[in-house]
Amino acid sequence: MKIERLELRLLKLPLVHFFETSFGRLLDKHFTIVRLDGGGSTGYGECVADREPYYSAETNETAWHIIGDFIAPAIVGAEFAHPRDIFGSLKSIRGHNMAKAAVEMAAWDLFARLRGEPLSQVLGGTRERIQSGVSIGIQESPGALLSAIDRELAAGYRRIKIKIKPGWDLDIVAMIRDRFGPIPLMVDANAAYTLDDAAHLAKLDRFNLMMIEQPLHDDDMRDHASLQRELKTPICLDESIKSVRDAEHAIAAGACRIINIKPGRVGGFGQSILIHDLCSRHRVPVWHGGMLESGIGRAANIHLSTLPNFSLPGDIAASKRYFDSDLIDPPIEVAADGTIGVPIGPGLGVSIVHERVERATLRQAMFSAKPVAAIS
Ligand code: OSB
Ligand code: MG
Repeated sequence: MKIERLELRLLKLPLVHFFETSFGRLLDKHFTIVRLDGGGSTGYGECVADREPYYSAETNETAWHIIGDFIAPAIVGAEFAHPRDIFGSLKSIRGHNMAKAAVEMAAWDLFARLRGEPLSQVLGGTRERIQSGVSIGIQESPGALLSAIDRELAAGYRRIKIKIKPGWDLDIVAMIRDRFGPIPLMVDANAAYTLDDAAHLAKLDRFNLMMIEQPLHDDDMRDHASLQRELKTPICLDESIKSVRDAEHAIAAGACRIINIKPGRVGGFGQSILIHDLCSRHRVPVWHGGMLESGIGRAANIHLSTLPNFSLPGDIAASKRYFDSDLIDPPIEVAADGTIGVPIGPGLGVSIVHERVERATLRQAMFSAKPVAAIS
């Protein structure tokens, strides 16, 4: 597979509802998409970096810089036997996993399209449908959260995740258990606590949560291990797992019992598959995280979730929870049983609506074997 051309677009799409976590409130989704052309076909990738460096150190601007100034020169004009070779070919670029993953994803889509196979098949997936869960942000009031949960349960979602932070945790979980009983429920702290909160967090044990996601800072591996020893509730790591090695260390240290995989965070599908397989060998279940992706990234997440150890429902929900008009048509939909059908066409298997991409574009740049100036 020869990469002949790379196109970058920075997009802005309004969210239908604000999304609030322990680090702030998001009203619009700003993100970058990558298009690769080669061999008469096209592949698309979506970068999960945000406008601000809150969830991760990367932002849209760092991704634009790293892709434009370092990744494009390294891969445009190059030939790859397989998309899994891309991550390794970029090893001289330290970090910037989200930038690398966006380009690698486009290469997987291109590779699968050139073979005429769905991405799930090329990735080694085995399922035709995946289990869908929802992530519900911090709301204006406890009542608003209860209504949101009510709505998502009625829509059929297989598990509810709520965001927590100090001051929006124990009482909120107690209220949910009180109202809804033993629903599949978990919480995500996005690193809002420290080990000093261990006794407080241990009070969550009585609520029988499926897991608590990322309670402590992303570089507090040892503290997560200490916390896990004090908690009955399984810890799931998100922000802390940025590489296969992080996953090895986390498992060896007992820092978690479950891992959330987001390809953007770990450098792409190749690395995600290695983490998936490692966890499988250690009997650590994984599930697919979400980053409020448009239909492009969402479709890719669905394909990856068809691998066998994605045994828990992921943060991959219907497009309409996020966007009034997604970049793909038809949008991603969730069936009444809380599952999503895996697209069966070649590559991502979804149709991108180019006028919508055009309308959402804030900036565009192109890189071919001979450099072309940026267009704004
Ligand atoms: O921590 O999983 C997270 C969204 C943005 C950044 C981080 C996270 C999230 C979510 C949303 O929880 C998941 C989704 O619905 O896409
Ligand atoms: Mg998380």
